[in-house]
Amino acid sequence: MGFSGSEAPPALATTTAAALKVAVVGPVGVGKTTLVTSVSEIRPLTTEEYMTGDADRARGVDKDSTTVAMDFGRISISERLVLYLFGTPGQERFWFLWDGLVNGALGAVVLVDVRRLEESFDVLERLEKRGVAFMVAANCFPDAPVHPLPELRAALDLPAAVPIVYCDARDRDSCREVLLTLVRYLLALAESGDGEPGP
Ligand SMILES: Nc1nc2c(ncn2[C@@H]2O[C@H](COP(=O)(O)OP(=O)(O)OP(=O)(O)O)[C@@H](O)[C@H]2O)c(=O)[nH]1
Ligand SMILES: [Mg+2]
Repeated sequence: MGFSGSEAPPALATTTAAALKVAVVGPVGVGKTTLVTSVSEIRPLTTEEYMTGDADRARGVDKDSTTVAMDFGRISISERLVLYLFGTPGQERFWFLWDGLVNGALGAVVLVDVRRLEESFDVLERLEKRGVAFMVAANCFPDAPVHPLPELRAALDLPAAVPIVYCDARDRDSCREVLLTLVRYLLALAESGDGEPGP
């Protein structure tokens, strides 16, 4: 487990007034752990174990470890707002952990790999069923094609209001921008008061 208890995490700003739980979800190998690790201002908690999923490798997931419980990180978005990030495991055998990780989340980032878009449908459906507000971030892998965002939106059958962006899960600024997009969207939903963002 990648967590060090020996160092005290950086203290929260004394001006912090609100903390939001955000889930980082998506199918196996889309970069959830990478995103949480890149953007966290505290040493992230990760639960990586050797990957036995030959089926995943056959689908083009090129890595040796997978999340077996959760990722956890923290990022202060402003002097007043802090986000607690909960990354889910992508392998289906750990989906029973989803409820605990997603319950209470005000919003979710769905990471997708455009080369395996169809694997994201289940995740989107699960969030819709739970009524969790979400946005989509397409992680730019170097050998992945770049489709215009409207095409991606159509392929994922996303409502017009749901934000969709490209990101690089290895880049802190890019991940921070994703989370800012989610926060702006959640604020718009809250201000409209009916679950749909205002005009
Ligand atoms: N080139 C490139 N590689 C990436 C990027 N993000 C992640 N990777 C690599 O892709 C692999 C998947 O990353 P993870 O962060 O483990 O993916 P995950 O979604 O947490 O995977 P599971 O926990 O198994 O569901 C790792 O080998 C990363 O180094 C990216 O933006 N670009
Ligand atoms: Mg992971």
